[in-house]
Amino acid sequence: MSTDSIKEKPEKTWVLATKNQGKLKEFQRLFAPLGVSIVSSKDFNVGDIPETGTTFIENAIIKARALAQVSGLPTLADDSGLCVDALNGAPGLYSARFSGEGTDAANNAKLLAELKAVDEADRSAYFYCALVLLKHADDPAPIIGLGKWDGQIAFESKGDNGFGYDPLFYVPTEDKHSAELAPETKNRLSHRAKALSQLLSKL
Ligand code: ITT
Repeated sequence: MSTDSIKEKPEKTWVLATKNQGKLKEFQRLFAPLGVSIVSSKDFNVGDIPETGTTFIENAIIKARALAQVSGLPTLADDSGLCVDALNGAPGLYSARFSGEGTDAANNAKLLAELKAVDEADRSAYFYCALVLLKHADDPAPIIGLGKWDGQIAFESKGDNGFGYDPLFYVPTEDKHSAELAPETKNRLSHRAKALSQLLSKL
């Protein structure tokens, strides 16, 4: 599968380097209108991939390369996270493992605790996504899409949709927490949607 064929005549299946079910579901919905179905790392024998980069882009390339090596297919990877201004950009690259324990509930609880003394006016934050497509494991010129989604960290969780920090991420333009948004709405506004749209525009 070449990137030319992806643009002009989409193949049925792309591979996404993720073990995160929330991300996988969002990508499956985002790609459905393009006639592309998405399979993920769990369909291949890939172990844990150490994310040793110091930027979202580096980590996305590391994840994509590891899965491309195993799958032999063009591979996408998303590295994303929540950056909170009052915490100097934390949890950032460490969003998935902020609490150590790494569950969404523990991560959200830790975030609320760290922002306990921070006023509403200073709770600005953004989600960031680096999305990378490697045509093969040794591809020296990955195609990269980047996206940012601005919001605020609320004082309490709301909503059951989405994953990760969605229950605490207040989206001013919708007057809702991200976890209260319908999946289609999140997929129109989110960092991931913006990164995908930028990546597709480069194909
Ligand atoms: P993979 O590496 O297997 O893809 P991961 O969850 O470890 O899964 P990341 O290293 O990219 O992925 O970390 C992303 C974390 O950032 C994710 O676990 C959430 O905690 C948070 N996050 C990213 N996008 C989010 C979103 O749309 N909504 C809520 N939280 C999000």
